Amino acid sequence: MERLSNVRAILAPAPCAGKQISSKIKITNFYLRARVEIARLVLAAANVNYEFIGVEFSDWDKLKPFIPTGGLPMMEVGGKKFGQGIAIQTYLAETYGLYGRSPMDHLTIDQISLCREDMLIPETKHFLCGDENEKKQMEKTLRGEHYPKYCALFTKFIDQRAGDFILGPSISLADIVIFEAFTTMFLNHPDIYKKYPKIGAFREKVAKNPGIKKYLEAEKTPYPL
Ligand SMILES: N[C@@H](CCC(=O)N[C@@H](CS)C(=O)NCC(=O)O)C(=O)O
Repeated sequence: MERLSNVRAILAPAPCAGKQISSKIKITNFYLRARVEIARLVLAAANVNYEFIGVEFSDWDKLKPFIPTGGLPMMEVGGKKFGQGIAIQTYLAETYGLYGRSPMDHLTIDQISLCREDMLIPETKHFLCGDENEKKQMEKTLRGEHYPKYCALFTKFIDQRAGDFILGPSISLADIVIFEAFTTMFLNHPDIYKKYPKIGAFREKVAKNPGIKKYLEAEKTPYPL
C-alpha cells in the first residue's frame, strides 16, 4: 500500500458547508490494523468505496489536536468527524446491513466486539513496548495465559453460533470481528493458532466472503498489528 504523508488531507476542513456535504466516507488511521481493520473489512464485505488516509507516527503530534477523540481511528461521514473504533465499525455494519436485526443480535455482536477489544489491549501494549526485557515478559504472558484464555472464549462463541455464522446463515459484524481478532496471533504465533482448529476453520469461512476475499488479496501483507 502507498504510504504518503497525509497531514494536509486530514487538516482540510470537513465538507460541511451547506451544499458541499459529501457522503463519501473517509477513514484515517496509522498504518496499522489495530482498531481500524474491522471497519475496513465491513466496508469490504459491503463493497463500499471509501478513502483511506494513512498517518505516519512522526506526524501524530501535529495531528492529534485535530482528532476529535484524540485517538485513531477517525471516520468522516456526512461532513462530521467521529472517533472510537467500535462505534465506527458498528455504525458501518448497521448502515450496510451487517448488524443483525434484533436487540438480541446487537447484544450478541456487541459482546463479541468488546471481548475483542479486551483481547487487543495487551497485544497493543506488547507491540508498542520498547524495553526488550519487558517485551519478552509480555510475550510470555500473551502466549501462556492471554491467548489460551481468548482462544477458549472465542471457540465457545463459535460453538454456540446459530448457523454457518454467529447469527445464522449470513455473515455479520460478529464474524468479521472474530476473523480480525485472530489475525495477529495467526501472523505471529502460528503454533498456538494451529491448536485451535475451530477458529482457523471459522476464519477461512469468513475469508471466502467475496468482498473480504478481494480486499485480503489486495492487502497481501497485513500490517503486524
Ligand atoms: N478507545 C479508542 C482508543 C483509540 C486509541 O488509543 N488509538 C491509538 C491507536 S490504536 C492511538 O491513537 N494512539 C495514539 C494516542 O493515543 O496518542 C478506540 O477504540 O478507538
